[in-house]
Amino acid sequence: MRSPDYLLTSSDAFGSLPERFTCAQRITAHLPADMKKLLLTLTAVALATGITLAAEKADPATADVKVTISGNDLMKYDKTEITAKAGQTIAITLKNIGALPKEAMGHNLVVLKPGTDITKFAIGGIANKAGGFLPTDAALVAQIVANTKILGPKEEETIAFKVGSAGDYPYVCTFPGHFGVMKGVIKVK
Ligand SMILES: [Cu+2]
Repeated sequence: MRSPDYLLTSSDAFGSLPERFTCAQRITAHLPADMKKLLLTLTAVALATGITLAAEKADPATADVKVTISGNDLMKYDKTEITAKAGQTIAITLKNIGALPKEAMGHNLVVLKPGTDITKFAIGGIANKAGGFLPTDAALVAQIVANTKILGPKEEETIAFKVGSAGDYPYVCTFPGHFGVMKGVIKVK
C-alpha cells in the first residue's frame, strides 16, 4: 500500500525550519479549513515561545564524541574547542561548577549552525528570561542545533545531537552579558 504523502518522514520531523514549513504546508493541503487554522496557530505558538526544535537529536549513551564542559563563576567554559567528523553524534554535558546563584551567574550552552552571528543570537535572547534567554525570532531559532537550559550552581545537563556536515559550529552561553567571553567552537571536518 502506498503511504500518504503527508506522512512525516524522519528528515521532515528533524529538518530545518524552512523544511518544516514546507512539510506543514503539505499537510495542510489535505485538511479542512478549521484544522489548517489550528495547525498554523500551533506552528506560530511554537515559534513565538522559542520551543527548541533541535536539528537532529541523538542518544547521549551511544554518542561518537562525549565531552564534559564546565562553566564557572568567572564566566568561563573550561573547553573552547571540540573536534568531530561530519556525520558523528556528539554528547555535551554542561556542568555549572560555580557557587553564585542562578539569577546572577546561570549558564547554558547553545550549539549553533556554522556561520551564525553569536552576538546577534545572544542579544536576541536577552529579554526572554522565561525561555532560557533564547531568541524568539524564527530566523534565530532556526540557527539552534541543540541547547541546555540555564543551569544554576551544581546543576548539569547533557545534550546530544548529530553534526551532519563539516563546518565550525559555534557554542555560546546566552545568559545576559556572557556571550562575549563564554563561547567556543565545534570544528567538524
Ligand atoms: Cu554563562
